[in-house]
Amino acid sequence: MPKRISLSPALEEKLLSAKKVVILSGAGVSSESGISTFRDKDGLWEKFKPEDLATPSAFQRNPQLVWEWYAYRRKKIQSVKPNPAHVAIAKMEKIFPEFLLVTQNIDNLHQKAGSRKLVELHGNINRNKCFTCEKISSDSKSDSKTVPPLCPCGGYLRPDVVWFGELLPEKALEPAQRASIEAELFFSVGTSALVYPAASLPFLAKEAGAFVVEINTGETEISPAVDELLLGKAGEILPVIVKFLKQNRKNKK
Ligand code: BV8
Ligand code: ZN
Repeated sequence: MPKRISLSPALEEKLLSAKKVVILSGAGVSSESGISTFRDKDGLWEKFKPEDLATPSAFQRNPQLVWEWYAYRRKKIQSVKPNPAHVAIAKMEKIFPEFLLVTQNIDNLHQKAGSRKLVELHGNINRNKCFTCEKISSDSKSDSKTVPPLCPCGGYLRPDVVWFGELLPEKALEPAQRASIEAELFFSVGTSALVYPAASLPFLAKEAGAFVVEINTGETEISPAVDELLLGKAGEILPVIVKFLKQNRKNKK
């Protein structure tokens, strides 16, 4: 029997009054869908070192290995569904007048659950990009004769995700930073808050006056700085928050 989840009076007050809300999500939100996280005990990185795979130099050194690793992850992701955490986040988008989901995840599960007001800080595994001319393509190229598949320009295709040492897309980072500064209520959900610049967003929100809530199964780098730490599974805690909102918030749409 999952333990009873109680929300503090301060958080309940914020949930009822906040107009501008931001949620930063990480791999922990997808873990209940069966997707390994990066740094948990059975995390993806256990088997590989990030430097070995999720960097431009790794791709230049061994494009086949990196492409195969993403093909393996793509296949895994295609076989799983959004979990109650993704569904709850999609519902919260409809409850608050101004809402932005800032995800570090590349698994497309938020979109599958119905989230629309979101930015993808680290790209999306379902999209490909040419390593040479940067042209984006969405077809899986699963029938390609070469591994990785080739762009019409002759360059190798790579997943359209942000690797370590690569800049985040300005069209995602800039709105994420602006919304974090304007937020009255900021949730950090299922992220170890180790990867920058994504991990700077909770601090940006806090310094600008937001009430910052962390939802995680364990403590993280930002736990000492948040206003409320809800320890537990995102798939159990977020539905409790949505239930509270639906029962108590006047202007719910
Ligand atoms: C950049 C896409 C400018 C690819 C990812 C030193 C040298 C070089 C670089 C750096 C350096 N120091 C800092 C940097 C910058 C570097 C960085 O931050 N490194 C870290 C590791 C120190 N950042 C970058 O390189 C970024 N670019 O800064 O450009 C620049 C340029 C050159 C040099 C310097 C700077 C680009 C970062 C983007 C990398 N790409 N992913 C792919 O997916 O293959 S990052 C990867 O980590 C994923 O996107 C993932 O989302 C992200 C963060 O991880 P989390 O999501 O937090 O997942 P994690 O497993 O860590 O945590 C899961 C959490 O969930 C845990 O806390 C767990 O307790 C919790 N949990 C588990 N289950 C549940 C749960 N919580 C709730 N409910 C549950 N059920
Ligand atoms: Zn090309």
